[in-house]
Amino acid sequence: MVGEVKAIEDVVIFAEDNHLIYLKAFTNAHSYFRKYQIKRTLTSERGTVLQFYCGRGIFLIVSVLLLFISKQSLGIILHPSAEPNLVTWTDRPDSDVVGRWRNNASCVAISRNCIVTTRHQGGASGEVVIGGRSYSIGSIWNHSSADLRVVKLENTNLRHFVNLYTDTDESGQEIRIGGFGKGRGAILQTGGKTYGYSWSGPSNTIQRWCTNKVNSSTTVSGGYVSQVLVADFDGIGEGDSTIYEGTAASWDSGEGWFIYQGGEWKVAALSRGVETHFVEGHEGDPAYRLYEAWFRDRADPNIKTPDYLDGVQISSYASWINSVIPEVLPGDLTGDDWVDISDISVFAGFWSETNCQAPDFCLGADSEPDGDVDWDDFAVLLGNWLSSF
Ligand SMILES: [Ca+2]
Ligand SMILES: [Ca+2]
Ligand SMILES: [Ca+2]
Repeated sequence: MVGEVKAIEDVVIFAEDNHLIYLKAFTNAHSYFRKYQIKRTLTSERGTVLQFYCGRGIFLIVSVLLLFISKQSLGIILHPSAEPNLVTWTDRPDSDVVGRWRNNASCVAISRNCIVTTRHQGGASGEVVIGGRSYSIGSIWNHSSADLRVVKLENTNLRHFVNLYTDTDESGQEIRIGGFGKGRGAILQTGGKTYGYSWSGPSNTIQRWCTNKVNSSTTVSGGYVSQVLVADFDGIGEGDSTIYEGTAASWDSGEGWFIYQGGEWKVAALSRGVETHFVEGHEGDPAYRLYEAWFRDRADPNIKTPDYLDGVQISSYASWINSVIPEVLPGDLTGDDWVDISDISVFAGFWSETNCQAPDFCLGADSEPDGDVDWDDFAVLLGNWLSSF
């Protein structure tokens, strides 16, 4: 590998396990995998830099950037030729299952009053915005090791949310990725040929979606130890690129990777990190970090070098999530864990409805649930009248 790989950007971390690193290296002719011993790992709140032996005492440095920049956190970068029309493109989850986490990340709704997101962007209080509406952050359950948290929102009764993807057959599956991260900025070229795009955007207020495909799963460390799904940012028509091939950027931390299964979209991962790039000659130096997404080699854009991206694998933590997520009190339609006259008001809005469907069942007004809102449901509400958990 030494002598063939010209620069750090020619290498993609593929897996990291017990001080060994598995790399995918790209040369002019082909890509291949090699195993190396890690020399040392430098971790900061901005990400992880790995130095590893690469034969004959020479080592290279590879870095993965957590989708978080100081007050910000990861966005979606798309090729200009692969921008979906979000009005007409319906083969994806509802827009309202993905929210904004404070001012620096994204999150995914998984029940009528809970979301999941990553931990590295921080924040123990504040606001989450879903469907244009703000909700206060309530109770938080942090996973003991993974970059993952479950958060209950106060006074919340969400109409749109997704179930967890619990099977472990994610590799090879097409995904939809949706979040509130940065978008595509300047087109980066060498010799008139495009190799990537800079990240651009003033705040985490614009929702973006892309497609990609899961390549593998692995364990990553550096601050948190997480099981993750891995994908890459192919050029359109290159590798195994998808129709709206995209990758993550700042403020996309915690956004959803969704797989379609059994007639519904389920959350399979939460964006965590992407490959990092540096100013030429300053590889590994955080002062010279570039906030860019590349799919080709900077020095020679004829060489395909799709960026790495990963997301915390939900199937690995589904049982933990299910163990901490709180139940919703039947009849509580306002999300305040209490059944009173304000719930009657919501209930009345669905009275005689006959088409209540999963996942929300008319915001819980159909509480049995059997699809309608009638006297049976009213009896459930009255059965919990003036009660709380
Ligand atoms: Ca890909
Ligand atoms: Ca209530
Ligand atoms: Ca009913």
